[in-house]
Amino acid sequence: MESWRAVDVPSLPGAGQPLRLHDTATGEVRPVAAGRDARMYVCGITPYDATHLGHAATYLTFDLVNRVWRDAGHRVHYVQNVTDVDDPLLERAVATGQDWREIAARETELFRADMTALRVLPPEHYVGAVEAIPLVVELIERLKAAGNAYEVAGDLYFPVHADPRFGAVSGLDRDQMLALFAERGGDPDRPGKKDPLDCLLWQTARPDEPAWDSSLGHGRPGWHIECTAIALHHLGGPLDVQGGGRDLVFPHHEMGAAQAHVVTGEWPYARHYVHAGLVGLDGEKMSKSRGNLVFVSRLREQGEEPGAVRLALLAHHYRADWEWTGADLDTARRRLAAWRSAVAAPAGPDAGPLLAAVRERLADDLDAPGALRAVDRWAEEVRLRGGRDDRAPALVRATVDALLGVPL
Ligand code: 5CA
Ligand code: ZN
Repeated sequence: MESWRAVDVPSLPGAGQPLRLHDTATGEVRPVAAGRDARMYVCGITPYDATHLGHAATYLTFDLVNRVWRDAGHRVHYVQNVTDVDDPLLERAVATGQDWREIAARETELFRADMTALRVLPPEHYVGAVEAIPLVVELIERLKAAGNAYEVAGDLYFPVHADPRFGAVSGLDRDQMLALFAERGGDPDRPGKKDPLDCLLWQTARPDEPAWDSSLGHGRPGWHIECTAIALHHLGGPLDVQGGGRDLVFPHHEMGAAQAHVVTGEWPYARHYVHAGLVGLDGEKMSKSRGNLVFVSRLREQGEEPGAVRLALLAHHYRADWEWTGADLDTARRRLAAWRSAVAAPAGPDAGPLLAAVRERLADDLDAPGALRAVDRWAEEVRLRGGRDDRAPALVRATVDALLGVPL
């Protein structure tokens, strides 16, 4: 499907440092993307409601990866999906009496508008689950042919123990896996499964639900295989980064890794599993099902500047879980004003060290809060002492635009 419009990214003098990122599977922070081409797959939205600040924080995390990679000279290959057919979307359609396709199209369009406003660089391929059905069917056929799919009352399941490394991404024990599987869309109690953790690959048509004809029969794909098929087709393995929010570690990314390992024989499926912390409000994870949401689009309607929203989110380290409060935006507005007033000065202190500091902070597991503080110090220096370098304001503008995505 259509991606969204790219914004210009100013080029900066010299080149950025190699990025080091935390990998959930190993627990280490280590260099990512050794080659010139860098491949990243990030799990996209399920479009049944508008983009909230938790989603935005996750996509900004991977936008920083994209920007830091580009600055370091990589060719970035970035793919994102849209889960435009799945249980939560169909349930919302029934609950509201709307057509699921209309909800999906409307919310996906709103997401594009939010991402554009936030200056998130678009993926090279933005792929819907529905349009990817042929890819999914092909991958399931490969699993089936190798004896790695079995039937339960017309539905097809992936046997997790086909992968001897199952569990290596999340490192969870079986009880933890069972609890999360039940909580996050799995069906551990379904009779007839070989292992309660086995996940659905293909669901045969149910009355009043959408279904597609395929060599597997009339039905629709399961969730995990959707991302595996899209990533393998558009990027091939191994991925440099498989990304998403922390709620996707298990089962989603564990299942994806297992399916890909079994089908390709290659390990690891992703060299880094990168997970953003969860943003909450009032002590609970911000989620569509809980309804405690602050929408990016609502803030935009209220006249909030997207650059301030961006700075409010980047002020928290991506790996932290944190709670949104109105104070985040107040701080961000003040910061934006202080930076703008500093770059409006005719000259400032040499900005070369600032560019180096921002690059250094971001390369160190995306320490955006540290990068923001470095810009704060430069702006404070201008305010207190001024400076003589008349090229400095333009370089700071370019640095903040290219690396942090905020126009000053
Ligand atoms: N379509 C699937 C992924 S294939 C999905 O999880 N969709 S979603 O709409 O529920 O979430 C979209 C992205 O936002 C995912 O990467 C998810 O991990 C992330 N996310 C969801 N809630 C939060 C939150 N409260 N804080 C941070 N990230 C979140
Ligand atoms: Zn996914």
